[in-house]
Amino acid sequence: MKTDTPQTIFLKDYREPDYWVETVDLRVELGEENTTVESTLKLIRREGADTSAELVLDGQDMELLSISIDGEALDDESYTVAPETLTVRDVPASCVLVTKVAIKPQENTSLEGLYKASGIFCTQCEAEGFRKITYYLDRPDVMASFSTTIVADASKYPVMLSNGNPVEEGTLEDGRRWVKWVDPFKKPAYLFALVAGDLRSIEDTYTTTSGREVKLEIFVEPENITKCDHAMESLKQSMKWDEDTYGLEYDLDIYMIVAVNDFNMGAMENKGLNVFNSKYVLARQDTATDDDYEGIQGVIGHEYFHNWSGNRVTCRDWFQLSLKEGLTVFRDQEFSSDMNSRAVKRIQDVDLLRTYQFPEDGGPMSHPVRPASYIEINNFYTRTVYEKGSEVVRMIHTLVGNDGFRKGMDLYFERHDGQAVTCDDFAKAMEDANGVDLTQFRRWYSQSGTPELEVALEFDANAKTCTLDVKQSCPSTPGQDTKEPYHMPLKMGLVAEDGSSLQLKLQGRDEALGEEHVLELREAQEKFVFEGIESRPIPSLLRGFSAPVRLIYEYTDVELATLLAHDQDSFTRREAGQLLAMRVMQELIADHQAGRPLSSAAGLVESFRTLLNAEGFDKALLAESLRLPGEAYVAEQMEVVDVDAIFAAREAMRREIGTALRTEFLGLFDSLGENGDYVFSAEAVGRRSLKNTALSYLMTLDDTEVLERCMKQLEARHSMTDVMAALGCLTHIRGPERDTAFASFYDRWKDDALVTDKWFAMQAVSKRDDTLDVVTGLLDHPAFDMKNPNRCRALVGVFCMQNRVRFHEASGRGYTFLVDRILELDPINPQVAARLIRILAGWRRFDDGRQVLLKEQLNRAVASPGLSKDVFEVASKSLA
Ligand code: B3K
Ligand code: ZN
Repeated sequence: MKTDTPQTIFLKDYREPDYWVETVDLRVELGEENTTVESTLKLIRREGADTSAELVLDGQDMELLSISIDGEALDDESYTVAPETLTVRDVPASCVLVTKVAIKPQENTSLEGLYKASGIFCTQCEAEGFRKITYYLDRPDVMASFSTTIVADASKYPVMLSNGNPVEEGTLEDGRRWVKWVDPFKKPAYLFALVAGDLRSIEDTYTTTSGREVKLEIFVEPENITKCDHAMESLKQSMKWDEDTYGLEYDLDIYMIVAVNDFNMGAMENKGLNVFNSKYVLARQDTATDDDYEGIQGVIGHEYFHNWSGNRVTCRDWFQLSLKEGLTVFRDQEFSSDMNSRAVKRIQDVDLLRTYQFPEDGGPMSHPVRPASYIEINNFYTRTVYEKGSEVVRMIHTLVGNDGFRKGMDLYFERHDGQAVTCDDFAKAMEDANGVDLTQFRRWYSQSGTPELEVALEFDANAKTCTLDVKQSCPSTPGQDTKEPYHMPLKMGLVAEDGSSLQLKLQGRDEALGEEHVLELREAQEKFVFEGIESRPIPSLLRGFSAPVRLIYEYTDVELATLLAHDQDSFTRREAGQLLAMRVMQELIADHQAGRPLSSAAGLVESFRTLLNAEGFDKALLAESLRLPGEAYVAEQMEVVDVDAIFAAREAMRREIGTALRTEFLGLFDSLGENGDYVFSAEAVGRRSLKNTALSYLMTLDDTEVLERCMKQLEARHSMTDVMAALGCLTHIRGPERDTAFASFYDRWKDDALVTDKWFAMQAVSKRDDTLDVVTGLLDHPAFDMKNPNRCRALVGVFCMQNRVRFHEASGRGYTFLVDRILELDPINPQVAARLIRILAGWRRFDDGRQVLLKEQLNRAVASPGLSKDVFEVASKSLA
């Protein structure tokens, strides 16, 4: 997809199409050389559209073989084929248009449209892939009924799938087989799917609350058939959860999931036929970690929940993407919280938001949850649209309460089932169901940037009052200089010096509020006065991270220690520890920058010791509380990012904590060992997480006793979680243990693509100073393949994104390495290439020397001839 003059598309230009499509009948004949697609469209001119309106269909990378309207072949004057469109003139108000095109899926490396990879034909149509399959009105507000006939050589492609139900099948005279699928639900083209290949499946059934039996099928390549059980279990959990939580049932007789190795993202919610990256399906205790198990459960849930939030009710245009994505992320987060530890899930989600979305929102690619313009829509499947979008939905949930939210969801589905709608329609349903006004709240959809909340507390001993003075502001972002105040929920409590929670009573309000309250902020500055307070309290603010903002409050160390030990809310409790750790880290960073010996982290060590000795602390939560803020998160909070100082400070802290708490960590490690089969449960995951946190602190010590334990865990191979934890420690050291461990790991797993990805990634994260050379060498490894997105991300993506200290090497070699890879990849797969170039978007945050080098590489990318519009948009906006 090359372009010389990339065009910007604006939300304000939205208008309905001139024609609607009622039905689509496709006949897809899959071939080794050529694949043909015959499409029969029943078209209706939109009421009110100009009678002379041309029909402009989207289509690219295809050869038009024939075209007719109502059975009459069109003459050359009646239509025009351009690189990205087919324009037809004199189209009757109602007619049947038949086109036949030839395409070459085997040459399609972009993995968008219909492509063939690892011998499997498969599709990816969101956002605009359908136009690579046939000429069509490829936009989400055009919803039609689809039927699809697939014709192929059954010996190579015994399984042929599409959306809906299989209704007929047969054999042609030439021996090829055909299968016809009919999807009874109207849908936009982006939800179309087709898969054909030599696949095996596991089957199960689910009976919905209203008693309908649904057949569930997961298709994988033959060698993976033993790794589907967790995905199937997760699917059934999702179906049950959506019924219990929202009263939403599945609507077709069959739900299929296909796992493929070559896929641009996580998964795709095509109606009745989800296509998944195999990473989010395949799991067995010896091949997948606890994180993988959680990821699978979450993504299976996410795609399943889209059946209602996305498919039954879809987006009017791509600016409304968060309508389905923000809402569905919120739903999958809640599902995972109900299945596992709610507290840990929230902590991890917030970490993710602050580490990746905050920098996006503060950088050159900053955009609102509902963007106002784009060049390439694939670049807008972002942390902002997804994760901040979910926070926006979560705030509505907090404002209207659980029951109110359910009422709003009911009304939303009742009103809009079968429609393509906007974020505004969602907000309206929430308003109408609850009798609330979300006018001001809607700014969360239109304003970009991360708001700041500055809170101060005044205590008046005579009046026994405590006043919270809350100021909100939002920095300017590209295209948005000034911002209006947001309506947001600030969930809070007041904690006494001894750690007990105070009863809240707001001045001017009669009722007692209990120990926790949601303050609704609306103004740039406002004050809240609490009465009946005997002594200066500690405010526990932004409980559960009730709004996606940066909170500023000047806590003393003692106050933080009290919150860390006693706060009722698990999020703010752990946050207090993070703030303490951050303070220490900032001190050490300053030491490093001044060339002084690094200060001690003794105070933090003592807080951690208290946590470790506290009775009855949830293990998973304890592990989260013992984790130091990540390098990227620390960087995010620095004026000028100093990668080396952050690394030095953080490593020194880890060593000091490991040394001082050696006895405690050894005790933990030894007591939490595995003594039974692998189980994926909140309890077991928490136990392993704590044990491996202990191991990673211990491995900062050069200690043979510890190394022995690490090797023993590696060799015991109880689960991939434990193996990866051990390998994750070994990767940073030098010595025969490490080399043998990596060699034998590869040997054992070289035929398993997902585990081999782990092998690449584990080497890419090594803090050793030779890692960039190792990674460069691995590009020539026979198992490395730039065309496979998972492999490319495992080596290149992981190194450049997660190994900050080595990627940002002062020489700039890392930056050249990245742009070399991007330019290699761009002609193959622009979507994945554009993801990689985002890594450079934050270049202005670094020191002058690095800024020059980063900018040089961005310029090199932009100047590169034939650049895709995907990479062009990110690179040019980053430089703007
Ligand atoms: N809707 C898809 C994402 C499609 C990305 C297109 N570039 C997966 C999801 O969010 O569920
Ligand atoms: Zn989604």
